[in-house]
Parts: sequence; structure tokens; C-alpha cells
Amino acid sequence: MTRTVEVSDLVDRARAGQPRAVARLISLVEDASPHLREVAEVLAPLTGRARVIGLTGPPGVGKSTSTSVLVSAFREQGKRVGVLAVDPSSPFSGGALLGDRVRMQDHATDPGVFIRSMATRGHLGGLSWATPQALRVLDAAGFDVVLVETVGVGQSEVEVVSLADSTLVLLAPGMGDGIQAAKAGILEVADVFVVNKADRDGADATARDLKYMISLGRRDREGPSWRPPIVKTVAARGEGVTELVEAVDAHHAWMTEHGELERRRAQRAASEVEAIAVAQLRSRIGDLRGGAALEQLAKRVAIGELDPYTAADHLIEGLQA
Ligand SMILES: Nc1nc2c(ncn2[C@@H]2O[C@H](COP(=O)(O)OP(=O)(O)OP(=O)(O)O)[C@@H](O)[C@H]2O)c(=O)[nH]1
Ligand SMILES: [Mg+2]
Repeated sequence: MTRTVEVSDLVDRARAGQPRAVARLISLVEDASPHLREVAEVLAPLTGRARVIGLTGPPGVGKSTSTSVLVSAFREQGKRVGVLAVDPSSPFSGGALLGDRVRMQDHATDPGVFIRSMATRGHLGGLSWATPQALRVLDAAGFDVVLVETVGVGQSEVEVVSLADSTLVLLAPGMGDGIQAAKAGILEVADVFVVNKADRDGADATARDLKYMISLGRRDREGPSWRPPIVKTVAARGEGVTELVEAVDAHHAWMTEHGELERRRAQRAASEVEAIAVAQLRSRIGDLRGGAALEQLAKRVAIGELDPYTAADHLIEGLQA
């Protein structure tokens, strides 16, 4: 049996809904296995269907709880749902994170749901490397919706945006939420704001602050633009989820109508290709002259014999030789 047959067999089984085949494919792309290229080739024509919805926000705001209730809502519509829980700070990968496992238990035996935790620490390019590949697997495997939960730590909030068609930013009532939101630049990335834990005091105030800030941020925009709605939810009790799904659907419809979906997906592909190209260049630079090229140039730069730009030119010339 040739390798190609094995990979396409794996893809067939993943499309038939076998979770083990999906998991195996994700491992292959995540670990940058020698089969990576082959997998990518087989997957490519099967992709482009899944809707990718990102959830981000501060720790403990209710992302996993919201993800779980969204899974239920999409399952009720008969859709197959994939979940990627991305933790950029964790070295643990593969199974579900402990907390998520508890929250996702409702879906553990549902063959229409696939849940995977991914750790991106240590991956070259972080989220930009491994997660898009896992998304491709889920897309090709026929999942209609993929929910990507990212723990909000600075850069990852911005990175999740380049992955998702729609980005949900979750906040909860509490002091300084509004200021935090502005600081983290999440006004820019949110397509839908969720004020979760609306059973707690201050939810209306948080929603009001957000509304004010959205109005400030939008003053000098031109062309058609999307005004991110604010949805209040009590994820722990499933309240507001219908409204949330409606808001996400409305955003999807708006994007489709204005060519934004295409634009975002092209942008997503661009950063994916760029990340791969940069990684390859870096590895080829590392291989130059048996790995000694950079070191030799660096020594000369360190003692002032060569300037760093000229040294970089030499490296690039070496690649072209
Ligand atoms: N009162 C209240 N508690 C909630 C609500 N939604 C979630 N919680 C609780 O908030 C805690 C954190 O919820 P998670 O869903 O794990 O939050 P998270 O954002 O995924 O957390 P991390 O992944 O650790 O960043 C849990 O104890 C939930 O039960 C809500 O609507 N109201
Ligand atoms: Mg979580």
C-alpha cells in the first residue's frame, strides 16, 4: 500500500465521521510529520465549506461554557460541529483540557461533535502554524461549523481573528472591563460582543460602556461596515444563546453579501502560506554551509567587520546559489 492510499483512506474515514481518523490527521499536521505535504494535498480540494467561529476573551469569562452551549445549538440545527480549544501558553496537547473536559462532557458521546485541545507553545509561529492545519482537517472532514476557543492572552486574541470568519469577544460584568477591552484592542477584532454572566450585577453597565466605545471607534470609517452587536448571555444556563446564534448568522450573511467572507478567507490563506514559507526559509538558512553560514557571518558582525544588512544579503545569496 502506498502512502498516498493510506492518507486518502484516513481522509475517507474522517469524512465518514470516524473520530479516530480525524484525531490521527490532526496529529499528523500538528506534529509536522513527513506526511504533512501529502495530507495537505489531499485535504485542499475538500476545504472551504466550514464556518469558523472564534471565541476569545479574558480567562474565566465563560468561553468554554459558551462554546458548549453553541455546540448544542448548532447540533439542534443538524450541523456537525468541531471544537478546537487553543491554549497558547500550555505545553499540553491532544486530549481535552481538564476544565473543558468537564464542560464538554455533554458532547463526549455525540458522533457529530469532535473536540480537540491544542497547545501552541513551542510551535514556530504559534497559532499561525498548527491551528489552521487542524482547521483544514475539520473542514475537509465535513464539519459544518468549527468553534475555536482561545484563551485571551494578548497576541492570541489578534491571531484568532485571522483564523475565524466571525470572532466573538466575551466579557463579563466587573470593574474595568471596558478599559480592559479598549487596551487589548478587542474593539477592532470583535464581530460580536458577548456580555456573559449577565446574571451578575453590572451586565447592563458593561454593555453600555461597550456601546459607547463602539460608537467612538467608528466615527471616521468609510464604506460598508459592520456594527458589532452586543449580546447578553448566561451561558451557564443557556440563556441568550438563540440571540447569540442569530447575531453570528447575521454577521455571516453580512460578510457574504459584502465580499468580506472571501476577503477574510484569502487573508487567512495568505498568512498561512507566509508562515510556511518563512519557516522553510528559516530552515534552509539553518542548513546553509552545514549550518555554519549564519554563525560565521554573525561573528564578523559582532566584531564590526561586517554590517548586519550586508550579512543578511550574503545569507540570501547563499540560498539562491
Ligand atoms: N454566574 C455565571 N457563571 C458562569 C456563566 N458562564 C460560565 N460561568 C462559570 O464561570 C466559570 C468559568 O467558565 P469557563 O467556561 O470555564 O470560562 P473560560 O473563559 O472558558 O475559562 P478559561 O478557558 O480558563 O479562560 C465556570 O465556573 C462557569 O460555570 C454565567 O453565565 N453566569
Ligand atoms: Mg475555557
